[in-house]
Amino acid sequence: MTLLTILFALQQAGIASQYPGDEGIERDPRVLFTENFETGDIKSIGARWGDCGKPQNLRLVEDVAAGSPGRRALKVAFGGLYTHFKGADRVYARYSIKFDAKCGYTHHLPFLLADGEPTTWPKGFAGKKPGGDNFFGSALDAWGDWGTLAPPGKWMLYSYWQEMKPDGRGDYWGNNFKAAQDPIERGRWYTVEMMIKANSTPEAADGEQAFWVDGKLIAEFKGFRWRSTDKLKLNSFWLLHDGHTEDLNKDADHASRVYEVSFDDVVLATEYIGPVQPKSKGAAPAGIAAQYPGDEGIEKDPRVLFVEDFESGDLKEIGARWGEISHAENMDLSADVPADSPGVRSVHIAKNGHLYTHTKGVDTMFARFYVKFHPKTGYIHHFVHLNADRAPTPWPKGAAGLKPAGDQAFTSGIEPWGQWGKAPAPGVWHFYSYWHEMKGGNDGKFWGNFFDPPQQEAIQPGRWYCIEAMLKANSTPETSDGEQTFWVDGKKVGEFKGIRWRTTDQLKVNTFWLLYYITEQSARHNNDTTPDRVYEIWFDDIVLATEYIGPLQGRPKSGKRVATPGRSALHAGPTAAPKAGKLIFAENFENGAGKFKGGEVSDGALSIPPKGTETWGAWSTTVGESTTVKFRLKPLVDLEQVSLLIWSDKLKDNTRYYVTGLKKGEWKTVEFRGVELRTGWALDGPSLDGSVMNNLRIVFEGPPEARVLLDDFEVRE
Ligand SMILES: [Ca+2]
Ligand SMILES: [Ca+2]
Ligand SMILES: [Ca+2]
Repeated sequence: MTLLTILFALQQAGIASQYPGDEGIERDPRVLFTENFETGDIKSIGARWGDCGKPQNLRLVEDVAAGSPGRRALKVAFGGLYTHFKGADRVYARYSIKFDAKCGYTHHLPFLLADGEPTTWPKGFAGKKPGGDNFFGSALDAWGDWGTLAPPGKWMLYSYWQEMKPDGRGDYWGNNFKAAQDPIERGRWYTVEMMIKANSTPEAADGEQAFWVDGKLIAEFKGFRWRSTDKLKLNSFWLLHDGHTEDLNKDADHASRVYEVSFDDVVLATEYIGPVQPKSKGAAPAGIAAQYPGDEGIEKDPRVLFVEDFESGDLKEIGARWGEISHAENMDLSADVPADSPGVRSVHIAKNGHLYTHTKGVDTMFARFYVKFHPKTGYIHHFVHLNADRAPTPWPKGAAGLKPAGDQAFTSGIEPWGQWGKAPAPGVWHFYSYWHEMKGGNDGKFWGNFFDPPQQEAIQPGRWYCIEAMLKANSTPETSDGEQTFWVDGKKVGEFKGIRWRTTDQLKVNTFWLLYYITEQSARHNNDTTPDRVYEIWFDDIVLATEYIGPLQGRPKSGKRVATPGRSALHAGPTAAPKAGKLIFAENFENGAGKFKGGEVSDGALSIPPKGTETWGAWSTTVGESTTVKFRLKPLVDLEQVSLLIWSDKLKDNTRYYVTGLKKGEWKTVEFRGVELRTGWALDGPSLDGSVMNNLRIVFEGPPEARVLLDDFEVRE
């Protein structure tokens, strides 16, 4: 018995145990195929498998299993990927899988197949018995057992082969191989593995199949005569999620289900693989910086989003590559750098100033920066922020005192605060956060909510610190599993979990705000009457990434740092804000008012009175990422704002957009995204996102004779 157990344990170690983080596993001679979804887009991933069928049903998501070495997985709404590999008599297929938290009963899941004539898409054997020389295989399905199990049910193998049994009507539907096990939980990652072993000779009924869940063998089934010729080999894998079985499982809640399944870390091999093994067992996360001594080359790491070391360019160039610089007159480049820094310059800010940039949108962002406060610093009002902004602009949008909508924004500042004067200046670190479930103040307004760790040392002015902040969005709109964490000099100090930051996964963390903001309030709130405060600060060695970065480690191999500075995603690169779609309506008023009612045409523009102009049914589109409205306005009088109203049948309300910053007699080009339109006077209601947009009204306040000119109006879908 003991001997058997030991043998079993050895066998169960698997190929993956030799390749922590699956690194290099694809080069193992026993491995037939691997896919981790870390590179390429859906189209190119489809091409390397063979074909992706309906790409609109597949998407890459930044949600992976805890032990997964990457950051992307494939989410399938319906369909999958099919591939062929070198034929073998025994094949193991391992992958990770996660059902949406609201998933119902699914239909078929991945198939491991022997296909006599491999084709781009699987041939249909549904309802038919295959011959022994052309086809056999099994799916590892989730099955609700006629609705007796909560969705999606339990794992079972569903098999087709030459000796399968017919149903009562004489049709051949896959035969079920069930086993005792815990029911499948939704909203969490599993690693599953299935194995099929062909019979050794055409006559021998010694074929097998088995499956494992999270490295535990659940069931083995033996005695199969899968094939009648040993020319027929296991050679195909179909990563599949092809619909739902609410009819078979009598699911009354079908209408509210989300039939989405994610997959990752696929490995096919001729021996047992086992789950992905952690790269550094038990050790604290070393961080990305550990792999790049002196941060040299760190900007090339695919997990890194943005890098700034202030080593190149003047302040103007630095501002340009970030996107925005404010109060550059308060800044200079200083020779004061952190002890471990490979460079010779930091940025020094006196009084107030900021740098503001965007990265591509991610679900988790880590921001590491070095900071030093002046030895005589006072208290700070606001500090460095990580933001998720659905409609990013090159400059920070003012939102103080307002609660953002759950699909609009969430933000968190990693800030020093004085605990109302209890902590010496500049105070202790904490998070200051805005999100849709934040608590309101006594004044009826919404001021950032505090996240304070239980106890910590006060920040010492006059010395460099390495600060890292992490903002992690909730995994599904319903789940309160968002987090935020910060580290001081590589030591975790504050960790906060259970936050529902957002109501849609379209809202991503995409903004970094290096902010140094001092007001008289900061001193007043902390009863600070110290006379000779010096409000100055230094920042350096900033890295933004999707994984933990950690402090600078070691010296650059080349002796000096060679970094390519980052560039704002709003301005450059493939990760810029979504591009406006196809033109679906345009009016330049050269031949009259067209579809606009209200106002009169004058000199090729529409002259609008305060009561406004409107257009109905001139176009119709469902608002999505790329929907954009663009036009030019010129007020002929002084006015504060022009209001745009777009009625939504779906929301049964007007959505709004306000144009401000207009100057009398000057044209202003206005461009905004459909998702920015919101109900509510304060624009705090639902977005027009997903609603039909087929109308527009433009109004403003003023005496009856006041006029605003409108021209070059266009809508893109
Ligand atoms: Ca992956
Ligand atoms: Ca530097
Ligand atoms: Ca015109």
